[in-house]
Amino acid sequence: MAGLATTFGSGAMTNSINEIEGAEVILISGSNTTEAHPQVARRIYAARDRGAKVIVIDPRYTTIARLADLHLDLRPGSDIPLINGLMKIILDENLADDLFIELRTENFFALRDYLYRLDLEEVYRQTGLTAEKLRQAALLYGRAGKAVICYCLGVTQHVCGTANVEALANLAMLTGNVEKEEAGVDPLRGQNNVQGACDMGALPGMLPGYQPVTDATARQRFAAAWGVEPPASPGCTLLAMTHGREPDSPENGNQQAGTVRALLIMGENPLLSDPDLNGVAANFRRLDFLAVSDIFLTETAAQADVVFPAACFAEKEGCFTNTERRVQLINRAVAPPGQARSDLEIIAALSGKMGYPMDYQSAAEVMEEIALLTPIYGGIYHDRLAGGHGLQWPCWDRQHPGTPFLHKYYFTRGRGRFAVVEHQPPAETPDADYPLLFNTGRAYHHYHTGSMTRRSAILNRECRRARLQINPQDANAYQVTDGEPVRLHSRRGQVELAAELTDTVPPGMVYGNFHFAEAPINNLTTTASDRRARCPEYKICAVRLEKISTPTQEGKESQGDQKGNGGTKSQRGQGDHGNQGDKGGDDE
Ligand SMILES: Nc1nc2c(c(=O)[nH]1)N[C@H]1C(S)=C(S)[C@@H](COP(=O)(O)OP(=O)(O)OC[C@H]3O[C@@H](n4cnc5c(=O)[nH]c(N)nc54)[C@H](O)[C@@H]3O)O[C@H]1N2
Ligand SMILES: Nc1nc2c(c(=O)[nH]1)N[C@H]1C(S)=C(S)[C@@H](COP(=O)(O)OP(=O)(O)OC[C@H]3O[C@@H](n4cnc5c(=O)[nH]c(N)nc54)[C@H](O)[C@@H]3O)O[C@H]1N2
Ligand SMILES: [Mo]
Repeated sequence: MAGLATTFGSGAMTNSINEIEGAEVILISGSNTTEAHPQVARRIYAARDRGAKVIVIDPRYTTIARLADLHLDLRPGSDIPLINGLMKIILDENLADDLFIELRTENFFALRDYLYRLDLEEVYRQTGLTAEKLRQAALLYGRAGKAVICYCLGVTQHVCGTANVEALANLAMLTGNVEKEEAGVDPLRGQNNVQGACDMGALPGMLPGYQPVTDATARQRFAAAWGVEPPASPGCTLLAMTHGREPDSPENGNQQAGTVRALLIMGENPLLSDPDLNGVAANFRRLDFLAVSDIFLTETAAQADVVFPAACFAEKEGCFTNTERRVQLINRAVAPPGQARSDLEIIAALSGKMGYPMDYQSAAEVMEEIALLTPIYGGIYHDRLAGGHGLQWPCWDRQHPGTPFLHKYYFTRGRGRFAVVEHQPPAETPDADYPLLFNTGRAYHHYHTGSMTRRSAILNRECRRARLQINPQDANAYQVTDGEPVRLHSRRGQVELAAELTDTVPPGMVYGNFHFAEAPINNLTTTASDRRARCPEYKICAVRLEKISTPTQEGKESQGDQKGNGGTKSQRGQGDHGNQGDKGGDDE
């Protein structure tokens, strides 16, 4: 979001999902689209059937890379030189959209000067890509009448994540691929409502509708509606909360180490999903108070002083805002079990206990307040959403039909701003002690920490065990066979996984999923993070592989099975997974 906010002014998909189908060229970067966004992948396949060309930038040979006309298997963390290289070639070939640049953008000359000085030989070295491949990609994208860029975590989960996004935005502006339908820059948002959460101000420095907390006028508006003035400075980021400090720059952010004394966690399982889990566990032990609201007793909830059982999506009413900015209404289909309450009821009850009664009669009433205070949601009310199609923001008033694609006549920030972005190497790269690069992400059949999907017998049947993908060449060097358990070490911890030999990962890289509580790979990952967005570099850390030549394989497997079979709540609620036992740190 930070990268698109500085360049375009809005941190959201510029297009609607359907528009992807009409693009002539689709450039996909750092997105395992087929597994993580199958509904978007479906549009890409349809576009391909109509003759669209597909370029995939990913160090792994993913399913979508297999479909692509061109797969740029770059060296991990080298997206900036790659995109800069493409832009240089596009400029050299006179494929830039001069009129668009002149009328709609600013700061172009700074970028042009930088690109003139850029040495393409250096780009080939940094990315590991051939001149031929880069040229093909530049010509394909540069000549397209309508080109769409889709990107995801391979772009953002790096210390240079925000700059990576700015580079992609540059590329789109350079070629005039923003103002029109079926052309744009599309961050594929992950969760069903992560866009909505950001829209509602679940960001350290924002009030709802991306109104900065530092904006006195905006603060006044909220103070008038709420009867209390919101804080005038940003709150802390996720890492500051879960690790108790901003990892690599204590001066950045308000919270110094240890100042977070209490946490209320709603619908997250950071004891599996956050980087460097030993650090998270240590910080949670220091807390005075931890409360967790979840629909299941997760690893994190099991550590809480108080647990609020929450109602799930089918047991409540309210709205989700999906990746294409579409606000959709859900209706309660079944009653919540036991004492479970909706998140709204939990928040309102807590607030009341803390001396600020919230007496909303319904979710619809909350939506009316949102419309009043959030200009981009100004015309969105439950009655307008009842038809089922939803409305895409910005939707300024009751008459406004919503907005399928952004930045038609002007960018949200006025002119689009080119950013000069230079290569920043990853925080931790392989060396003699930790010679392999560890890349992490998702598998089709599971969702994140598995608290939901691993309770499904069918999904578990399809994907039961934590695997470590390793190139056969490396496996051979380590004398590891398919299915054999191995131990991975990083500077922060260790984990055991079963090797899976595959050439979808290049030599020198291993790849794992964070879905498995019995093999918590975030024991290994690093809190090194993007300075602006504070998103951790989940996609790169250095690890060492150790062959385990003991007969523990069977024991491990049956342990996996036990958890794997869907488990009862109490079974899953033990909270005694690997990172707890590992609290003394790596045995190095
Ligand atoms: N089945 C399933 N679907 C999901 C989820 C899930 O847990 N399960 N989670 C949802 C959520 S919240 C999110 S955020 C999305 C995430 O969706 P994705 O980002 O598509 O998911 P990842 O598995 O993290 O895949 C990231 C890809 O980036 C590549 N990559 C790694 N390093 C680099 C690099 O340096 N440069 C480039 N260009 N690429 C790189 C990786 O090899 C990988 O293929 O998925 C959503 N959809
Ligand atoms: N190594 C590595 N780590 C990663 C990533 C990676 O690529 N690699 N990706 C990161 C990303 S992009 C993401 S989004 C995070 C995800 O990390 P988390 O959000 O911590 O993971 P989830 O398992 O989705 O946890 C969501 C929780 O919400 C609960 N829940 C579901 N519905 C409701 C509800 O209506 N109300 C309440 N209160 N709770 C509910 C679920 O039971 C579940 O326990 O992981 C991050 N961690
Ligand atoms: Mo995500």
